[in-house]
Amino acid sequence: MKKKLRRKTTKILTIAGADPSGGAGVQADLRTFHYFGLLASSVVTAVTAQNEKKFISVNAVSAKVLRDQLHSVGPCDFVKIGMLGTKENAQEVIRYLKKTKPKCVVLDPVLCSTTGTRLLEKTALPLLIQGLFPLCTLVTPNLLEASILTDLPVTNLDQMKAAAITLLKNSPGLKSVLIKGGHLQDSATDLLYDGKNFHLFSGKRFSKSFHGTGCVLSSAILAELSQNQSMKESVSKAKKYVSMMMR
Ligand code: PXL
Repeated sequence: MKKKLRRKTTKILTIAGADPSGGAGVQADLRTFHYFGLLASSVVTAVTAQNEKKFISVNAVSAKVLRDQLHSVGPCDFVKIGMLGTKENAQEVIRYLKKTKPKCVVLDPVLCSTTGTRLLEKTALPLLIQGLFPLCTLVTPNLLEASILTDLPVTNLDQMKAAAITLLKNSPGLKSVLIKGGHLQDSATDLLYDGKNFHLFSGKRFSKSFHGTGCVLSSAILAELSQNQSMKESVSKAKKYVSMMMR
């Protein structure tokens, strides 16, 4: 039987780059929300041209184009943020969040593609940390992103804990962080920190790395949060979903 999609009760939005191959970005986010029975709005920050083998180009939209899209969507309860592209776009999203005050914001701090192409201007980092993170419920960096964002080495569990503490300290208002350990040497443990407690999620290491895994994970977490699950439960269920998708 076809699943009925829920729309009216809660408004969900993804703000992210477009990936024509469908593996990452807006396309992956919408597919994930659909799996969870949720309809969502989508606002595009940049247009990439890529496939599983090659990253061809990336072009951020102008701040005006982003602003018009955000204006057309209006306030939403649950917002997922992925690739932003430019400092101006990050600023535009900050304005939108301050004006519309969503209940919950999950941000995947996309800095580079799996192939190494830069997806956020370097000059946008201070604004991201000081302006955008403080408006978020959860930020989900991988090890490399956590290291760039904190200026600390992040290669083992103790360093992940130190980076998580630093991330919350540098962005007052940010509620929690999930550092994804997918590239740790001998495990794929993720670490959740809410300013009080650490929680570990162990996972299997996958031999092949798929682009867009971070987009799917953060969207699945937001989907679970929108259904009144706790943060811990949402991360746990979202991780199970990602594992199932990668098998
Ligand atoms: O997985 C990071 C990512 C996020 N968003 C877009 C991307 C990528 C990686 O390529 O293209 C649009």
